[in-house]
This record gives sequence, C-alpha cells and structure tokens, in this order.
Amino acid sequence: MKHHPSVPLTGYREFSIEEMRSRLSEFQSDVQRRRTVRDFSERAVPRDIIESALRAAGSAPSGANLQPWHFVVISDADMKKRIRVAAEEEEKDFYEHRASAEWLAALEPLGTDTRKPFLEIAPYLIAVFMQKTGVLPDGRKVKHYYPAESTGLATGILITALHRAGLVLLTHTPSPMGFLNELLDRPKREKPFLLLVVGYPATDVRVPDIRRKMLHEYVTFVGD
Ligand code: IYR
Repeated sequence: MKHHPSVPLTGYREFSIEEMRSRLSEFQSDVQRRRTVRDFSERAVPRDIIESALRAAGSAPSGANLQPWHFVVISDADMKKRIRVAAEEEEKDFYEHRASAEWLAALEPLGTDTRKPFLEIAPYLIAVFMQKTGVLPDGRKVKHYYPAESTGLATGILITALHRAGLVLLTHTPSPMGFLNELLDRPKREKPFLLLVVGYPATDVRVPDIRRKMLHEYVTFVGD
C-alpha cells in the first residue's frame, strides 16, 4: 500500500455489551422523542449552543473527507423577514400551481400551507448548503464527491445534537430555494440543501398525529 500520513486512533472507546445496551437504550429513547415542530416561541437561544451543535455536525463522514457543506446561521430579524417573504412567494406558487394532487394529499396530515411565520418567529434559521465543488487554500477548484450524502449526514447529526440539547426544529424545504444564494450571498457552486428552523416550541404546541414505521417495516437482516 502507498504510504499516507497517519496517526493513532486515540478517540476510540470500547464499551462492554451491557454498557452498549444501556448507552443505546438511552440514546434511542431520547432520539425517538424528537418531533418536527412548526410553531415556535420567540425565546432566545444562546449562540454557543448552536455553535456546539455545528461542531458536532462538522464531524460527519464525507466523500474523500472534502466536507462539502456550508451552514449559514441567521438570527438577524431583517434577514429572517426577507427569507420569509421569498419563501412564502415560492410556497404560494407550489401550493397553488406546481404541487400535484398526489403531493398535496401526502401533505394533508401535516396541515402545512403557504404561511411560514416561523421563519420570523424562531430565534435561528440555519441554511444548509451543499457544495458540488470546493476551493482549495491555494485557490484551485476541486470536485466534491457524494456531496448530497455527506451534507445529509452532517445535517442529521446537527438535528440530533440540537434535539438532545432540548431545542425543536423544523426541516423546511421551500422549493425552489435558489433565493437563499442571493439573500445570503453564497456562490453558485453551493446548492441550498435545507432550511432548518431552530428554537423553543410555542406554548401548548401541537403536532400531527402520525406514526413511525416499526423496525421490521424498514429493516431486513441477512444472516444471524
Ligand atoms: N415545501 C412546502 C411543502 C412541503 C413538502 C414536504 I415533502 C413536506 O414534508 C412538508 C411541506 C412547505 O414547506 O410547506
């Protein structure tokens, strides 16, 4: 094998099978409590909480370790308003023209519509961008590999970290999201991936009465 620079795996920790079970049981029930929320409180969240969660997200595996993601954290009231106006414009077109009857029927149980007040009410919006190409420190442009998979993995860690911190989120996908490049001054090589809405839930918030699939419905084991 060709030589490549390496270091010892100092961060690894092994647990007994019992510890594995109890750590996973705690993690699983904590993660399973997560619900997507659409009604937020205006209550502020300290910025260091968001930063810590983003540090966790930045640990995600990525194609060729090129870390093809960029997160824009928005708390500025004026920018939140501009994002709301642009998103509602796209959503109006979506709900009134572009969405198929089948899509609208699938959304019915969620009760979503063109109004997106949470974009102004929640203390933080996090715009996630996927970089199809990157720029090296010397200015050379490089191709990124598996940018969607990598950015999805980082976003999953971010959502889990913020949930574990006791915050709620909405994974919002105004479509199309090109307006985010313009408003947030991001280059064309970055594609908007998702808009996360983050904060505390509104008092007495309610969520759709929906169920999650059982393990056997989404897992197949081959072997013991
Ligand atoms: N982007 C629209 C519609 C929408 C689409 C899906 I798929 C959802 O899971 C929820 C909403 C909106 O945000 O309202």
